[in-house]
Amino acid sequence: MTQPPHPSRCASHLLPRGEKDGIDRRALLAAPLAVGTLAGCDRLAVAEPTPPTVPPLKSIAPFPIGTAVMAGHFDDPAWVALARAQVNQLTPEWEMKMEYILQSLDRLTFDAPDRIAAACEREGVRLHGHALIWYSQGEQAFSGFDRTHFGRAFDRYIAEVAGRYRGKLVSWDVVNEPIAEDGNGLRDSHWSRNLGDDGYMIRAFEQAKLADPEAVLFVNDYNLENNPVKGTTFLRTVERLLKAGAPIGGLGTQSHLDIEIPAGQISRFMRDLGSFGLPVHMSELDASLRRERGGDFRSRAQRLEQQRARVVELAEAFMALPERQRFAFTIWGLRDSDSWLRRDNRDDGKDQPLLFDDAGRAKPLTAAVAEVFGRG
Ligand code: 9MR
Repeated sequence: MTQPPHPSRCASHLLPRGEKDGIDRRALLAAPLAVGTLAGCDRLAVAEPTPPTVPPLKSIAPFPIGTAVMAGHFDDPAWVALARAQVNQLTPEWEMKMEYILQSLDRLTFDAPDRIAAACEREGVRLHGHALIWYSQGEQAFSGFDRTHFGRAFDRYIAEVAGRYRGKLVSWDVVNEPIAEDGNGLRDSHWSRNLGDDGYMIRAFEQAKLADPEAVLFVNDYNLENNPVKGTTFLRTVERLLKAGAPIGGLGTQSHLDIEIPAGQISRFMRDLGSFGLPVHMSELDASLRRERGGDFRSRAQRLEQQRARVVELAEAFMALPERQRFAFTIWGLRDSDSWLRRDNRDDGKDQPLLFDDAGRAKPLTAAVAEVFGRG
C-alpha cells in the first residue's frame, strides 16, 4: 500500500531508538493483561459491551497465528502479555524493510530487527521476515548506477539481509506488492526498470534462496480478494514466475479487507490461490470499519456485522485449505490502537480493524473467528 504515515505521537514510544535491550521478564509476569499503556492515548475510543471469554487463538487454531511487531512493543508489558497468550509467529511491521535497514548501501542498520529476532528465539515463536524487495522503498539508495552495478547492489542487499537471519526465521516476503494498484499488470518501479518486469522478481527469489535455502520464500500482495482483477493478475504472475523457475515457496495474501465486498468473493480467491498447492500466508489481516471514499450512512451495527461476515468468510476460506498449505494466519496488529489505520490523521479514533480492543480484550469478532478455528 502506498506509504502510510508513521506511528503517531501516541505510539512514538514504540519506535526503537534508544530502547533498552531484552524483555524484562519480572515486569512482564507482574503486568496485568488488561492494562493497555496506549489506552490513555485513545480519548475517542468507543466502549464495547462486556467482552466475551474467548480461548487464546493460538491454542485453538490448527496453524500458527501471527501478528505485526515493532521492537518497542517489547517495552510494553500489556502488549507482551497479550502476544504471549495469543500468537506464535511475529512479522516485523517495518523494521526489517529497507526503510529501516538501508541507511545507505554502505551502512545497514540491524539493531531493531536483531532485537525482534532475539525476542522470537527467546520466546520460542516463529519469525516471518518482511520484506526484502518492495516497490516503494530503496529508490534513493539505488540511484545513479548502471544496470550491472544496480544488479550487484541488489544481490548484495539480499545476501546480507537474508544471510544475517538465516536459520533465525522461517520465511521471507521476498517480493512485496508487485501488482499494479488497479490490478492491470505489474507495477513500474526502480526494480523493474533496471532488472526487468519479471526479471527483478526472479532474481530476488534466486538470491534469497542462495542466502537462506531453508526459508519459505513468499510473494505477497494486497487487495487480492477485494479486487478480483488484481487477484487474477497476481495468480497469472505467480504462474509465470514459477514456470520461469523462480523458487517461490509460498503465497501471501495480505487481506486488508474491504468489508463491503460481496459474499463469496474471498472464498473464490482463496480457492484459486490454494490451487497452486503452495503454502498460503494470510499475512496482514485487518478490516477497517471506515469507507475510503464517498458518504457513509451505515450504522455502527451494520459496519460491525459486515466486518464479522467478511472476516469469518476469510477464516473459513483459510480453514478450507488443505492442512499442509495453511502456513499462518497473521493479524496486522493486536489491539485496535496498535493498527496502522489508527495512526492515520483521517481516523476519528473509532476504527476497530483488529481482533482485540484498545485494552487488549477479546471482542465479539474474536469469538466469531475463534469459533471457526475451533471447528477443527
Ligand atoms: O503498518 C506498517 C506501517 O507501520 C509502516 O509505516 C508502513 C511503511 O513501512 O508499512 C505498514 O505495513 C504495510 C506492509 O508493510 C505492507 N502491506 C501494507 C501494510 C499497511 O500499509
